[in-house]
Amino acid sequence: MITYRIQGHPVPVPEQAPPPQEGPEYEARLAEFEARIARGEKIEPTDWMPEEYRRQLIRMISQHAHSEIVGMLPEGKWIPHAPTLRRKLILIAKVQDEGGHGQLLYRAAETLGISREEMIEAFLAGKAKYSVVFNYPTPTWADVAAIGLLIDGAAVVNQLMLAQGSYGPYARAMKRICYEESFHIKQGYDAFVALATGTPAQRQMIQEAVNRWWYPALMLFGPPDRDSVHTPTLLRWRIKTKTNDQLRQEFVDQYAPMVLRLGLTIPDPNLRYDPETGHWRFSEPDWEEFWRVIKGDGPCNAERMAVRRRAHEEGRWVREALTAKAAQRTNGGGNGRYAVAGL
Ligand code: FAQ
Repeated sequence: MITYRIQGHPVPVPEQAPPPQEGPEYEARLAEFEARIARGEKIEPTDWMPEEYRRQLIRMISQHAHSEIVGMLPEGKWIPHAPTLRRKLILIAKVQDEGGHGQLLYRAAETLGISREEMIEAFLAGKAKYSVVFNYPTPTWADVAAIGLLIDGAAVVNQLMLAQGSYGPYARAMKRICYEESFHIKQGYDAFVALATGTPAQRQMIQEAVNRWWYPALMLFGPPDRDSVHTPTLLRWRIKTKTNDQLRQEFVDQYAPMVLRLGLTIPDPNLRYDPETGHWRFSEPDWEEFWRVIKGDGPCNAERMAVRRRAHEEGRWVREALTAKAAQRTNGGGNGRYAVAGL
């Protein structure tokens, strides 16, 4: 039986037979479900939904949550080395936001009947994916600026689309996350401009970072539509409202001119504005590299997974203490003051 969780708490669901996934009753429910989506209604956790809709959402939202958590690492490494106190404070806030986004997303996925523990277990066992982009290194401070502009920029292009999606808890989480991500782009742009308009050495640093991050930013949108196995299903149920290639094009149209205006170059000899279509033409990333890195053979995959596994082990005692305290509370023990504080 499926146990729903809302805000982390299990919600009792009446005993019921597993929902039929074929036959006339299923077809009628499916038609009503799709009509609701066509009317722009949001699907909520206790509403009927096809199991494939649930499965796709769990896959995508949990991958997204893992990406936010792993996404803290490439920039987090620079917190002790930020060039000024102001930059350090901003970066701490930004990295902390990414952690918060991960929590919000795990919560959204929990409303579909999977527990956070199950999701994290799958991730630590290497069974669940996270965004390929976070397997690339950040050797200089300029990489933090390039991530702030290009990776956060790409994430926002993707997430503004997801905020229009049909599943209520995910769409609402996306709206909130997009507000914070917009701040992230501003901080990225500010750091980026400071380097691009700085000394020759600083300009060279940011140029080299752009050279490193341009193609990973394009990869964030996923494989080309011709190889995207999930896009047709996701579009059908408005989990996604645009394809990977459409979003990649939107990103290039928006961000290529921004980088070029600062007098920097983009490592793509085919990049040019096409006045006939009003769009920028560009080269696709190396898709062989994309799949190789997803499969684990990227510059930082092993390091990222090792850090997450260690953090999980080091946090075990906290989880155990919280679970023990919660059990004590349920059994009538503990005192109200601490119970309210959740300790
Ligand atoms: N990386 O059929 P499609 C962020 C996998 S958040 C790794 O096209 P779909 C914030 C895909 O899972 C960044 N794997 O899949 C931040 C599937 O494998 P599966 C993360 C990828 O779902 C900023 C297979 O390839 N954002 O950056 C990737 O239609 C700065 C076939 O692909 C999200 O997760 C990839 N890039 O489209 C944090 C948004 N692309 O599952 C810190 C939610 C594809 O069958 C600092 N997700 N794969 O084993 C989505 O929008 C979509 O899932 C896509 C992929 C667009 C990622």
